[in-house]
Amino acid sequence: MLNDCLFCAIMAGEIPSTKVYEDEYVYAFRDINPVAPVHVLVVPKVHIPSALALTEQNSMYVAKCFEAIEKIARAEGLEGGFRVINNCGEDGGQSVMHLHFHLIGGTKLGEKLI
Ligand code: DGP
Repeated sequence: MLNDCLFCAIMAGEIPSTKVYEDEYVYAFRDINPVAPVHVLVVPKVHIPSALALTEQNSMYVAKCFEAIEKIARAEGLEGGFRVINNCGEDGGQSVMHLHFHLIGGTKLGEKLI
């Protein structure tokens, strides 16, 4: 846990969240500003600031996030498809500096990314 990190505070229970999934490595909760009927944030339980901070030592958390995404997507009825987004850094639109994946679905998404 890192002081002043919003997602670390959420995982510590200091800030309420609507949990949809948790295991030893991953915590997932509903985004406060959903852009689709399903919008879940999938977050590693260790503080990794962004995709630019991934290393051989911590990259297994990415695999754990995607294992969780597979479970959450099925639980949320997204077998028809969904989108996973990672915003990285200021130019990538990242507002919370704790690595996370947006799982978005529950509606037909357009083919364009932006
Ligand atoms: P990003 O822009 O990729 O860093 O995404 C951060 C997301 O976090 C954004 O979609 C809104 C969400 N968010 C920010 N503050 C909170 C909060 O306090 N609770 C929840 N559930 N989501 C939050």
